[in-house]
Amino acid sequence: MTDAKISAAIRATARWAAVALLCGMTACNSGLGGGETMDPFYRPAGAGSRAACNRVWEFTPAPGQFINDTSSEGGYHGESTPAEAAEYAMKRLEAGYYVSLGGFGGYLVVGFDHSILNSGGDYDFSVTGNAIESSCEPGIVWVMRDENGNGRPDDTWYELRGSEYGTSNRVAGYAVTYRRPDRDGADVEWRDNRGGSGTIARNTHHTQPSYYPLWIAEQEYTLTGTMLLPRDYVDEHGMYCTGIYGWGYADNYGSDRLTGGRNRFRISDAVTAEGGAALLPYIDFVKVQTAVNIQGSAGVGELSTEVLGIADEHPGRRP
Ligand SMILES: [Ca+2]
Ligand SMILES: [Ca+2]
Ligand SMILES: [Ca+2]
Repeated sequence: MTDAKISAAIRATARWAAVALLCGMTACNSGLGGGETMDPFYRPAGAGSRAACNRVWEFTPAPGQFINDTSSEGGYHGESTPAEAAEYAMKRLEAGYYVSLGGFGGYLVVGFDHSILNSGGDYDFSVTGNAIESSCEPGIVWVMRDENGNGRPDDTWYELRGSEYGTSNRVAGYAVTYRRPDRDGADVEWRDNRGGSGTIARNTHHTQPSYYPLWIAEQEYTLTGTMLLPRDYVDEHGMYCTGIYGWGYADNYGSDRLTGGRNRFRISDAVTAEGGAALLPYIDFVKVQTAVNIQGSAGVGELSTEVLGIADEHPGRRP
């Protein structure tokens, strides 16, 4: 099948799954045995529901120039545990500041006060970034349904496929281990699971003592995700630029982007690890994760996805 046909098939199946679930949810009065077909964990939006995420569950960035940065408004205030780091990230989102995910693999997990329905092919939610045409720092977006209904993001993550899915530009299962520097003012060393190594280098614009997240107690930590191959270049004026990826990524000047830096995403693009359609009738959690491992040219710093907000695009949508 062509890519277009596969897309159409996935969307048709997702729409069917959503309809089946929603029929099930409304079938409790139709003699089908009520609760047997109803999904008890689906949380419909109510009149007071808000579009934006209402909680950061986890903020685990890779090292980077914006990490531990106390200089900016809404800056780092000595948060020393993962829970405090999550609150810090939420405060920044609420105040309209970006949350930088640092280098490859850094991520943010958010939840909402309602489940976001799979429309079966329309854009369902958005991630706001700060990409411009010459500065794209793509983040892979993952979604999760609260399958066990405990209200926590401890279920299965499904990647949303984007324009690079199924091409040699995408490397699944890429992992980078970052090591805490043994002194202040040092670059952060990394090694990956493909024999590569390098540093998250310091630059003169960001002078905090360490770029290694201070709330991470371990001396090293490993971040695993999907990597996109670099698309950086130097333009005709000698300016370092990071190029555009087609669609399906956060903080990217893609075709899914609206004015204001809002990239839009479809739950029907969720795929299993084996590459099949995930067929999620709705989702409860979203994760955004830096997808590139690129040290920019002098003074640019590492490429790092920024997130300014994550929101349901149709908060009033009902089954
Ligand atoms: Ca759960
Ligand atoms: Ca960045
Ligand atoms: Ca950015």
